[in-house]
Amino acid sequence: MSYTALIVCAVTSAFFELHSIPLNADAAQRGPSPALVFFANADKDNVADLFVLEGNVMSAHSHNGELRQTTFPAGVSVFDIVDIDGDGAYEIVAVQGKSIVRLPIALQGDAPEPVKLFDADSIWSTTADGPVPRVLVVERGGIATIAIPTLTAIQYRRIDGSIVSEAPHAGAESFSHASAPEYGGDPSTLEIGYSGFVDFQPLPRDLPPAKGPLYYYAESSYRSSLELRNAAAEEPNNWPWFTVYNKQGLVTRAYCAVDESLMTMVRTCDVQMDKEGFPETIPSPGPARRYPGALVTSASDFPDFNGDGYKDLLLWSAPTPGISVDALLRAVVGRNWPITLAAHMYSPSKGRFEPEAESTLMFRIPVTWFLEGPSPLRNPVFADFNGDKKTDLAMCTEENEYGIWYYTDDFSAIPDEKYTFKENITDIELTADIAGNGKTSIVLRSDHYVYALYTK
Ligand SMILES: [Ca+2]
Ligand SMILES: [Ca+2]
Ligand SMILES: [Ca+2]
Ligand SMILES: [Ca+2]
Repeated sequence: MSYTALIVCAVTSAFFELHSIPLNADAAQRGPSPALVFFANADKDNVADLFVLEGNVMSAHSHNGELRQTTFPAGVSVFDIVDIDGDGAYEIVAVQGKSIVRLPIALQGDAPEPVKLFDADSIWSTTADGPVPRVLVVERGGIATIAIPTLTAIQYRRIDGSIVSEAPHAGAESFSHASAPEYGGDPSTLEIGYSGFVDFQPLPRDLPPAKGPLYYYAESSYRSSLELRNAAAEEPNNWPWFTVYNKQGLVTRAYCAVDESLMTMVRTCDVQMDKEGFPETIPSPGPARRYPGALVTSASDFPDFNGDGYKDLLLWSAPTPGISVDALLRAVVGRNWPITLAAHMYSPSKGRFEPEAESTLMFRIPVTWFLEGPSPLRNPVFADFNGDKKTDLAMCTEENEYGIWYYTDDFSAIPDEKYTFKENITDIELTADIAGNGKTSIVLRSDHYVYALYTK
């Protein structure tokens, strides 16, 4: 199998660099690869590295194309990637049966021998499924420790095995299972058996704010699009809302509903929050204003196109307003159908979104996408890609094509950048600011490839 990543710079002015990472070719016959994709640090260059775990083989792809690969020995259940000894090089700390071992993030071709750190019985000793990445190394009393859940306690041990501290389980029953935080998940708690959550401070590891596997988001955006459609019949207080602006606890909310003819009704109101972040009084949404088009929701946050700190409205519409799906089907003569996106800016002085769209974007998408769910956008990401604090757009324009539009004062008629892939895009795996420079990178998936679009 080949782990050579193909790096393509589309044009010299492109903001993105595409890395196409082939997944296990041997498994290609058996359908989509179940590869696990996550960001972590493999080195100290302050740019997160992309890890691809397929079975017991993990490859680390740096943004500059460097590739490293580690084959896990049998019996590894969970592992973490950290610089545990503080020497500047990152390594893998893993639970292998009753042993805690370390492995190098090896160069390709090396078959690293695990080095045993110490023996420790743990809940993970007998876990059959693995390896999976989990946060194991945490700070305890100012030093890096390995948090090991046993049947009766969590032990925090140094790399020589000596116990720094122990948090015994307070309940009557012993622990039955443990779950350390996933990469990109909430790193502040460790869930153990019956005892609920144990707080700990994660070791600072400068992980990017990875947004996790996107199927969660796809699901929730699908749901919220449906909620928007159902909300019109509800009391405005029960409509879905999003935060337009938060000025020291005085929050401007936009309550939204989408009606039959795909018009969006928006009611705004200011809500004063108490110290715990709850409204001090019952919010009272203001008068409804109607906007042409249905509100676009996505996995990412709501967009702020002009970068003034206030979230803006993005609405989609088919070219004929109010067209039903049946009529749309009858009208279809070609394979593609134009979709219009319209951005309405929030005006803080008027306390509402502008009735006129400041910018519109029209492009064509396969007509079947209109029929597949409440929103016809495929794999959309709303984020700042070029670091000017103005939200940009990215989404599929064909099954195997991904378009990127930068927001300046408008969107350009054709995508500013477009990438065509060998296989159809099936998902967005990750979006993250990997270098901490305010530019969001996107990792896409197809059945047998990971496509990393790194911002430069
Ligand atoms: Ca790196
Ligand atoms: Ca090290
Ligand atoms: Ca704005
Ligand atoms: Ca931007």
